[in-house]
Amino acid sequence: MTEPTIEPYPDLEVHPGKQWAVGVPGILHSMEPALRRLGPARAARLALAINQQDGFDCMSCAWPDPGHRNVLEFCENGMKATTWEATPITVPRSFWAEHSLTSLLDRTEYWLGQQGRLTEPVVKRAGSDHYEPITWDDAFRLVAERLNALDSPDRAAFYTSGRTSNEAAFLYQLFVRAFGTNNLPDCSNMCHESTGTALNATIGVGKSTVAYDDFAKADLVIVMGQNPGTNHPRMLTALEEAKRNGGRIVSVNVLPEAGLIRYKNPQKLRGIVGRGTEIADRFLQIRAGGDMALLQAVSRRVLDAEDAAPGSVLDHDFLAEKTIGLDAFRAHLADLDEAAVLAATGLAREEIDDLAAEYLAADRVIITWAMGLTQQKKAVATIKEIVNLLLLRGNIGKPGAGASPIRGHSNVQGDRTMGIWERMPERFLDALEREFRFPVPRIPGADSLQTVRGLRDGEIDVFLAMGGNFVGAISDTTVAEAAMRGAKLTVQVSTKLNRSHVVTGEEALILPTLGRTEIDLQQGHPQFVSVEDSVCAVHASHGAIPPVAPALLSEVAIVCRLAMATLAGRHDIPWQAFEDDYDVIRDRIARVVPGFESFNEDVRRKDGFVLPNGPRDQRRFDTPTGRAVITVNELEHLERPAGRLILQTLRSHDQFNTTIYSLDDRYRGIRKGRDVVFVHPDDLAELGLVDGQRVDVHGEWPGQPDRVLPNQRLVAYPTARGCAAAYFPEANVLVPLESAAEESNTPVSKAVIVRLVPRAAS
Ligand SMILES: Nc1nc2c(c(=O)[nH]1)N[C@H]1C(S)=C(S)[C@@H](COP(=O)(O)OP(=O)(O)OC[C@H]3O[C@@H](n4cnc5c(=O)[nH]c(N)nc54)[C@H](O)[C@@H]3O)O[C@H]1N2
Ligand SMILES: Nc1nc2c(c(=O)[nH]1)N[C@H]1C(S)=C(S)[C@@H](COP(=O)(O)OP(=O)(O)OC[C@H]3O[C@@H](n4cnc5c(=O)[nH]c(N)nc54)[C@H](O)[C@@H]3O)O[C@H]1N2
Ligand code: SF4
Ligand SMILES: [Mo]
Repeated sequence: MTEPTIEPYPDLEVHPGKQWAVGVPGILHSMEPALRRLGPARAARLALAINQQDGFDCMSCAWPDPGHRNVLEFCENGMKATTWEATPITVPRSFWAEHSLTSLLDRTEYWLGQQGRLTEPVVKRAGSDHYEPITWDDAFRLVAERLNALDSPDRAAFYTSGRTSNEAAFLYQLFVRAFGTNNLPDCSNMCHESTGTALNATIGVGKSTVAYDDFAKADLVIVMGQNPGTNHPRMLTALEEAKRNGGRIVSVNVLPEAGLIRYKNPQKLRGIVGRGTEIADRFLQIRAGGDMALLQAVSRRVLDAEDAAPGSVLDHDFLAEKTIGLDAFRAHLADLDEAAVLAATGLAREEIDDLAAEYLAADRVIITWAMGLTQQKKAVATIKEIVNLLLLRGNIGKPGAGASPIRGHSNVQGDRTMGIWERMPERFLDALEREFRFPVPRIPGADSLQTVRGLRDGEIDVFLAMGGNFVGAISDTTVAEAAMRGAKLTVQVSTKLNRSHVVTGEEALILPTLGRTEIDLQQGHPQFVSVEDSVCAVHASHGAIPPVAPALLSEVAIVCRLAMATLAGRHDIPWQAFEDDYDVIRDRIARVVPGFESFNEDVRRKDGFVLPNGPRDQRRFDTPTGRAVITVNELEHLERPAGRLILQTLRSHDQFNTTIYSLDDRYRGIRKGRDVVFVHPDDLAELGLVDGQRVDVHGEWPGQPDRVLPNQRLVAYPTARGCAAAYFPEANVLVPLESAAEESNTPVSKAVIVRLVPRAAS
């Protein structure tokens, strides 16, 4: 393997990490670039519309909106996402002639994003090294010709990123299935797929069982493998509310993340002038991948407590009426190897005892989680253990309690509800077939990793993406990029430039689209779209500012025109009527998707509506037995070979996935650079390395040559022993394509075995 070279960031600074999140510096930090780039009037208009009932939904994360909204209902990172999208800077037509694709390969994601909004469709012809403008009609004709020339519809894959609205997502999957394939990979495959797999199998629905108000009612919230201070900032407000009502918060994390330690709520005077709230009452610094062992150990202690005082600990009525599997679970945990638990978690026995005591003392418990759990080899089993622990004391389907995966992209959950999934259940496919009267394909399609393999092995020729940055986000960058170059045609529907526009098939198109902030006019009438948040609430999103360029089409319009060009009347689907009036789309969704029966009416209510949820509403479990399933999972944890570390890839404070807003990571003390690896000081000493030293990070996978992330600066940091951390997407070169979670096939982005090799002093 030839070793890639990377220029170091010249001005990188490393400072001590910050112990608190948000407060006045946070808000100033968020407003200042907005004011500078947008001008005060445009910035004010956006700030007053974000997350308001008649405004647009923040396009950043999927954290829900409270029923009562503050005048400024957003966070620092919501404002960054908004100003990033609403920037008046655009990519000029001259850009395409000035920059060859080869020259753009050397640019960082940060630089690409800084070029501004895409304003007109462009094409890269076969053999050319440049994009050039193309008309919309010619662009759609080109895609249609290439799709219709394929031997089989399965030779095309249609990716979705989770920002796509319900309306666009529904039409997109309808188009793809009418074209004839279930190849609908999405960002969820790399994100909460493990959650969906575990929850569907155990409680019959792949979604959260809590509502927004439940946080304020909880006695205990356990936050596992999640960094809300950066990735779901307003969740801290909900946690603060829980605390005010006497609830306790426990954080289980490999890193001491800032927001969980102290939080200054910018909406409250107390938060502005005071010291803020200590959010986490207890912090368990766990080893990477140790959560499954921790959960089993806590469940074991709960069962022991029941044995010591029979009848007083477990929720016997609930367990008897609503669950199966308790006896096998009990028998399995009787043999739990405590030494293995301590080795896997890196925790002291007393810390686990104390967490069990917290759990037993609480009547209402919520467990939340995100990527620290889902992007692990044993992710599905770990999340099943969350369900086990909750079920023991009836902590599902009662107020203030439940299982609460916290989603990533603002509409990633809604996209799945609308049918974006390579393995949609038969129920959904049947309903689609009844409504639109065409034979819906039934063979499951390719997920994200299978799509890379399909491209690599010459089984997929056309790749179309509704948003996102597939080659930037997927594991094993070098392999994924080589695979993408093998495509005949790649098409990106996007707002801004990213790596996936530069690594293309033989022919390539960029189709620029409207963002959420922008007013979407069809036939002279403003349209709105809808989204579903982490707690299954659906509401409308109305654009607030004029589009940045006149030629932009909405995602809905792009799908409709693509479908009309490709299907050419093949099925009797009213694409033009859909494009002209989004109510027509919603009327059809109402007839296909359960819970949306009076969609057009419900979505116009002030706060939208909450989808029905069997476990949450009625303790109804839609599993084959009609009961929640307590599962037995064999404990396994990642052994760290001598001289190696377990590396997680994570987000800085100033990025949204592959979008880099700035080169800073304020809470972790990093400024003006991203080429860092965080390592515990004792591990540095043990490995004979020092803070500030430059190393090449070698990723290891049995039987394969090392993958290398060159020239990183070591940063001594209080991570768990034996664990290291580096930023995604750069560190994606280290994650092997073969390293995927069992059952869910999610890349194991949080556990890469690495070796740190000092750079030869030059
Ligand atoms: N500002 C901003 N907001 C975002 C995003 C963004 O990039 N920027 N991305 C959005 C998306 S798509 C998503 S999915 C979410 C992601 O939200 P998070 O899941 O919070 O994101 P990560 O940065 O991947 O952080 C993972 C956390 O898990 C911890 N962790 C790692 N391994 C383990 C482990 O084995 N056990 C435990 N207990 N903890 C572990 C890490 O230390 C880190 O705190 O955020 C969404 N919101
Ligand atoms: N190593 C590692 N890899 C990871 C992760 C990790 O933690 N570690 N996290 C994974 C996770 S959780 C996720 S969700 C994926 C994310 O994977 P993706 O969703 O594919 O990536 P994003 O960076 O969110 O996509 C950003 C691009 O979306 C486009 N975009 C923005 N807004 C819009 C819009 O409104 N419409 C359209 N059409 N396009 C728009 C812009 O062009 C922007 O460049 O990455 C995964 N990859
Ligand atoms: S918490 Fe998430 S959705 Fe809410 S304003 Fe912040 S970034 Fe946007
Ligand atoms: Mo995500």
